[in-house]
Formats: sequence, structure tokens, C-alpha cells
Amino acid sequence: MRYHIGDLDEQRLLDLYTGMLKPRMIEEKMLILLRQGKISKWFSGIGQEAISVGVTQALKESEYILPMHRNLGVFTSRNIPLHRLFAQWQGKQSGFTQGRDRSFHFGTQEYKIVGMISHLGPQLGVADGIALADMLRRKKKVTAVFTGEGATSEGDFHEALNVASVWNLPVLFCIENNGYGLSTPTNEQYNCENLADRAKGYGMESRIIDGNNILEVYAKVDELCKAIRRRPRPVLVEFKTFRMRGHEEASGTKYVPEKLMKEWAKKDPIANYEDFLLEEGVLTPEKIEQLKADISEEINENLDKAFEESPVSFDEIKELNDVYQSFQYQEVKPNSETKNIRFVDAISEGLEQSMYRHNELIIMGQDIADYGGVFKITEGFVPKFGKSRVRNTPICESGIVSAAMGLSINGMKAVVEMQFADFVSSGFNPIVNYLAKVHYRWSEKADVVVRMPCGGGVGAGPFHSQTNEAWFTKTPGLRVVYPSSPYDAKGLLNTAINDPNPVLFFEHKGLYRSVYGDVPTDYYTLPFGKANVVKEGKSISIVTYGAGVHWALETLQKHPEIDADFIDLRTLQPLDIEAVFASVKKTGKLIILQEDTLFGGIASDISAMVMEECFQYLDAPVKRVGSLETPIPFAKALEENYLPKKRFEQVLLDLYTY
Ligand SMILES: Cc1ncc(C[n+]2csc(CCOP(=O)(O)OP(=O)(O)O)c2C)c(N)n1
Repeated sequence: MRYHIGDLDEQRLLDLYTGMLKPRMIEEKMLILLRQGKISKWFSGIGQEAISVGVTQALKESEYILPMHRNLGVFTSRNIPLHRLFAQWQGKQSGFTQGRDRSFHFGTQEYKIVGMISHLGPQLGVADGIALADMLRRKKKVTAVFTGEGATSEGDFHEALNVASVWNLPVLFCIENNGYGLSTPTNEQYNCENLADRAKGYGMESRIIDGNNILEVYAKVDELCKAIRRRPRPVLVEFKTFRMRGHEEASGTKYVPEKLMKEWAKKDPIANYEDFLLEEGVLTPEKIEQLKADISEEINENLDKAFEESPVSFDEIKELNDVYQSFQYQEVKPNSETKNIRFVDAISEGLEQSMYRHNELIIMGQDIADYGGVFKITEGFVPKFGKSRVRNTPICESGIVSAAMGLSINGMKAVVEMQFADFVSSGFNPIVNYLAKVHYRWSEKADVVVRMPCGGGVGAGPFHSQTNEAWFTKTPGLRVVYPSSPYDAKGLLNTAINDPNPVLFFEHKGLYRSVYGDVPTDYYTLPFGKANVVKEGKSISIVTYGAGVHWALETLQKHPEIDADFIDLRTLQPLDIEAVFASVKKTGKLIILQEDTLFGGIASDISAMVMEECFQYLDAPVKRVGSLETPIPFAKALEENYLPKKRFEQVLLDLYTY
């Protein structure tokens, strides 16, 4: 291996050496503990230390770095106290996730490290968002993110690089090409010579760096970082290296040819560099012994500390409370002047007034800038807020939701417009796995609202009509809001944007231009978790939300004899179940109407809760009415019979006369 010192001073040469030695020695210790059954799982980075250490040392401490499962050297280079790392791996309280997530699955704002989720790819889009925030604030900073060569096959890789290039974001994308995925060799993973060559297709620069040569890694990355700080832009770096141990310790390396192992063992980044420093007289055998003794002592002391700590204890209240970031709802009362406007206008008005209120609120979505979005909600926003805050995106829902997460990590707020709620399936992974779980895992907020134009009755067929709130009400960590009136839509959207938790904000497009209401002209908020009693009555409770509210009202107009107590839920998570219980206790009969197909929807849970809590008050079985258990058909005659509106009338009459 050839080393070039260039203009590096002796201190840096030594820092790079000790920087690599520490993770190596920690790993060697961990392998022993693993064999003793004292830690659960280990993803080895032995042989790859030069990459983590070289990149981290080239960054400034104030710059974010997003490591993967083999990047112990990132954590040690940021000088995290080792006992906290050990406690994290043992699932203890003083770790970074309080026993809630394992190994390297955590982040820490204190050390500007944003850890991975198991799904690998979303990490890259999160880096885009972090870098976007820096760019918008005109901070000359680099964000560095890691991926293995295996994860470059994920769509997230493509999405993140494309977005970074289109937006010219200062992201250093670091591919650690270590020859194998879990067991899959590179020739079964991709079919090009170098992954770095892909950069050309994205319109960005790239470099190939010998990942086992610490001086090459440090010097080239340092130079790149300086260049990116001067002129923000993304750069793709492929580090050539090799994985010397199994994917994780239990899985072994039987599938790796012996010859390759031997070849790469000769390229060990620490042994080679140590020889070089000895030759150069920067190190002496005594100095090495001393350094090793110091690190060993640090490891042992910190291990003792972690072992002394008792295992985490279970506290149900704390577990439940930590799913969401605490949020003090600030009521802003509506002004008295109102205008009669459409549902769609109320959403637009709320969004616009929130943009004025929050200088660091960014809206992202397809065709939302000059075009104003397919539903024209953001029409006229660009002249007011500029294209940097009202951002057209490429078609890449997963990448953009991940970028929204990154904006939030870097202190901004994001609203993402799904062009249609149906397309959220392409951004599902980061929503349910990243945004929803991040606060519970490492106390980080996901200050993101995803706007969801949804719903049927518009003859748009299976992919432009779904109301998919049940995909999200199932997932702890998300808030789900579903207004039915212009007044509620505006006030609830404003609250959604204030709330630092991830909110899925459903907007029924059938209501956009058909429903009018008197809406206060100024900014105001409405609380989550508070149902609206549309109408009070004594004989039967009707519970619904969204378009269901209008369908039920129409039905009641046809049957004025039905003295219904009528509840519009408005938010599904949090759910105002107390309002439902109070109503059922009054009427003894409950019908729940939802637009979604019946099985597994919110109506089923409400029904179960009423059965459990109000059984003695019920005079009839709880009835649920929902759509037919099919995809949503396009033709009018089919869609009309798919939707529950018609069936609702009969079930309501049956229950009323039960
Ligand atoms: C979406 C997803 N699919 C599969 C896996 C299982 N898995 C975890 S790591 C891994 C291999 C990753 O390979 P690479 O990206 O090259 O990183 P390396 O482990 O080699 O550092 C696989 C298949 C996963 N975690 N997430």
C-alpha cells in the first residue's frame, strides 16, 4: 500500500492511527463478549475502519454524519463516551434508545450523528433533507451519508441521488463497496464496473477511493468537503474495501473464497498504516504499546460502568408517553370575520397563513410550484414564498418523505403534498418505519405533515380514489387527521403544522369543490382529539368522518323522524373515543360509517371499544357500514355500489327500528 503524507501534520497522522485502533480494539472485545453471550448481535467493520474514521475526521463536528451498521469508527471518532455506546448495545437506560432499539440504530443530536433504520436506503434521503436545510440557511456545510453497495440497489438510493443532484445539495454520498451484501457478491448485485460510474447518470461528480488506505481516504475526502463547502453540490464516492467477517457474526463467511480473504487480509488498513508510521518514525513500538494500553483501559473502565448499570425496567406510562413528542397545543381563537369558501380554499388559506407564521416551513410535492399542484392548493404561493420554500419534486415519494425527515432533524418544518393519497404507498416505508418510530427510538421529532388528497365518488378508479387512513391508524407514532368541513380543515391543518409529530392529513377531494362553509379569515387553530358533535339527539348515535359526514347528513335529511346524535370524529389518532362513549350511553344504539372498506378499519376498533366499555348501555348490536371488500372501481354504476352511502340508509333504518 502506498501512502502519501502530503501536507498532513504529525498530529493528524497519529489521530488517524488511534482513530482506527479504537474501533478495532472495541470490536475485538465485543467479539469476545458475543461468544460469552453478553451482547446480542454484532455487525463487524473490521478491515473497513479507514472509511468511517477518515470521513468523520474530515468533517467538522457541526456537520451531520449518517452512518450504517458497520461504521463504529464514526461513533468513536465523534468521541461518544464508550459506556454510553456499550449501554446502547446492552439495551440499557443510558444508551441512546433506552433499550428500545439495538446496535447502531440510533441518532444523537449532541454528536450530530443520525443513525440508520434497518431498511438501509431511507438514510440517503434523510441526508438530502439535512443538507437542504443547511443550503436554505446558506450554511456552508457538508452532510455525509453511508451506504453499502448492496443498498445501492434500493430505489431509495436512486431517488436520493437524483433529488440531491436536481437540487444541488451538499451531500457526500459514501458507498462502502465491501464485496458482499448479506451473502450476495457484487456481480449478483449490480451489472456495471464501478458504482461510482452511476454518478454520471445523475449528473453529479464522483470519485473512487481506496477504502483501506487511511491517508487516501482522509486527504481526498477532506479536499472534497472543502470543495463542497465552497460550492455546494453532491458528490458520490465509492470506497473499495472488503468485509473480513460475516454479515453479522452468526452468519459466517463460508461463501467467500479463501483466496479473496487472504488477498484482502494483506490490505488491512491498520496493520499497513502502522508499518508505515513505524518506518516514518512517527510511531515506535513503545508508543504503540502505550496507545493500546490506554485504549484498553478506557474500554474496560467503560465496560465495567455499562455492566454495572441494571437492566432497563418497564414502565407502561413512560413507554406510551414516549411514542409522541410532547406538544402543548396553543389555541389561536378564530376572528369574527368570516368568508364563505370552499373546502379546497380553506386548506389553501391555512397552508398560506402557516407559511407566513413559520419562516422555516418548507412545502414539497409534485407540480406544486408554478403549476400550483393538481388541485391548485398552492396556486399563487411561489410569488409569495419563492421556489426554495415551495418546492417541485421529482416523482419519488420515498425520497421526499425521507428528505422531509431530514429537514425536521435539522430544525425545519415540512409539509409534503402527495399528489393523490394513493401514491403514499411509494413513500410508505419512511412514514411507518422512520417518521412514526423516531421519537420512541431516540427522542427525535418528525415535524412533518403529509397532505393526502383522498377519497372516492369521483369516478377515478382504483389508483386515484382510495381512502387509506387505516394503513396509518394502525401504526403508533403517527397522527391521523380527517376533516369534513372547511372550518375544521383550516384549523386542523394549522395545528398539524404546529405539532412536531408526523401527521397524515386527509383531504377528501370529493369535498374540495362541493362543500362550502363560513371560515374565519385570519389564522386559527383547532385541537386534535376532539370530535365535533354535529347534531344532538336521543335515539341513535351516528359516528363518521370525512365524506361520511355529508352522506349521513343527506340521509338524515330524508328521514327527519330519526333523532340522531351525530359525531364527526375529525381526528382518528388521537381518537375522541370518550365522545363516542358519551353518545352511546345516551342513545343505546351506534352506527359507524366509514368510506374505507370495512375489514380492519377504524369502525371495527370503535365498535370493539364500545362493546368493551358500554355493553350495558347498548340496546342493539353496534353496526358498521363501509365500502365493499374490493378495489375501487371506475365506472359510475360500480363505484356507487362499492361506496357505503346507499347501504348506510338501510342499515340506519334497521338499527333505528331495532
Ligand atoms: C429493505 C431491506 N431489505 C433487506 C434487509 C436485510 N439486510 C440487512 S443488511 C443486508 C446486506 C446489506 O449489504 P450492503 O448494503 O452491501 O452493506 P454491508 O452489510 O455489506 O455493509 C441485508 C440484505 C434490510 N435490512 N432491509
